[in-house]
Amino acid sequence: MIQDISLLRKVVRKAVETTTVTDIHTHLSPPSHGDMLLWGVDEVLTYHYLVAELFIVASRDLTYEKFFSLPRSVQADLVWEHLFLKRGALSEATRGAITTFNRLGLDVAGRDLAGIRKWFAEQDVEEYLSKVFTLANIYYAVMTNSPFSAAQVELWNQSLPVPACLRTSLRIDMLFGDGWERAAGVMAGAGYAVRTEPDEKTFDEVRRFLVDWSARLNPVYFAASIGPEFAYGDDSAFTRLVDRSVVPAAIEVGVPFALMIGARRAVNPNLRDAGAGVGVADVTAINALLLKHPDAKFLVTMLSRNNQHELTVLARKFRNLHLFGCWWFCNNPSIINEMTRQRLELLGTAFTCQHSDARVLDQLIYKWDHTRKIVADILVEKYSDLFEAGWRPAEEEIARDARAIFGGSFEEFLNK
Ligand code: HDL
Ligand code: ZN
Repeated sequence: MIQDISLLRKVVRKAVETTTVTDIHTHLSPPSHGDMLLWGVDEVLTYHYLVAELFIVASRDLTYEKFFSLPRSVQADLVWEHLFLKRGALSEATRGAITTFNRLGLDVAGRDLAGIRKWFAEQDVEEYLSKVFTLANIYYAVMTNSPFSAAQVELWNQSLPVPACLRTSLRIDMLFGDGWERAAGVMAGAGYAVRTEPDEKTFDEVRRFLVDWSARLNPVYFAASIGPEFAYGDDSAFTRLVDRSVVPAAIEVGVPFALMIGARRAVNPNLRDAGAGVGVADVTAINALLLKHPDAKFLVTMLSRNNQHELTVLARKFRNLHLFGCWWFCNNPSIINEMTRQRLELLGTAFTCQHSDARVLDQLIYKWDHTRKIVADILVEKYSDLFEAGWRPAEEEIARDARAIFGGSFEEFLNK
């Protein structure tokens, strides 16, 4: 047992800095899927978070059309000029790019964009992927795999190699809301008796479609991003699909259903991927879902800061709910700090503190670097409070608890 508080603090910081991460939600793809996997300096600099930030400051003559018609490297040059040189790179996304380049040993102090580009041009994607996973110390990352995306289906039909550090999820947003007609068409086209106006058979066939795709992809979970209008328990198509197709399939396959709630799509459509905003959603709808399906498991993350406290309290009430990540507009130090403290204080280690949501491979480096530093400070404080109350933790207990909130509790939740 550790008897000295300054040693305790060192042990806690080291445990967080060195613990392996399970990154449970990303938009990465296997290198064998070619351009589906985004990586390298120009993709880092044109991440949609940075594109949104560029348009905040760029002059009016840079129209959306003009920007999106430019080659990727010219778009990146504009981002670099406006957000890194002409202004302090003080946003989380700009600082993230610098952290990433710096951790790769590139010359950020010299602001040597040409040199950074040259270095990336010399990288082999397979080697680079394992380099990034090693630098970020990631056990595995879960991808976003939609059976409704023709491009993704085409690639999965080729059974191309997938590294063990990348796992699949089954992304089923398309089933809900205005995507339903297209999803019904895809399923009918694949030989499932799915009707746009769903009848009893339709729900069974949607379930079979999900079970069949699960046999192909072996997903860690099913996932859907739902807007702030999220409602459940009414007679909506969402409720019927969840009750009759999605939850029965998830239970049959033995995986959780991940709900990502609160993204208000296309608040500014001109910004394309960068155009979504956030809205406060109704946590009581999640409550109703959990009560209705005690035998199913749900992973939930919400996009509005305003929803976090109510959601965390709900997680105290339901053993089939596991909270994860500081999602998207919450993935900033100020909110990660607040959410992680709240979750530790209300849930102990029974949650997953972060997911990267990385769209560009290189981002794994900064997303986890930044979160580790914030969480290390919090755990040092929490363990110091424990020590002052007379408790004497062992080094392996501290390592256990750090791992728990970086993926260990998630693995437990998957297996319970
Ligand atoms: O729906 C999602 O999975 C979101 O994470 C969106 O992809 C969003 O654009 C994003 O990348 N957020 O980080
Ligand atoms: Zn995402």
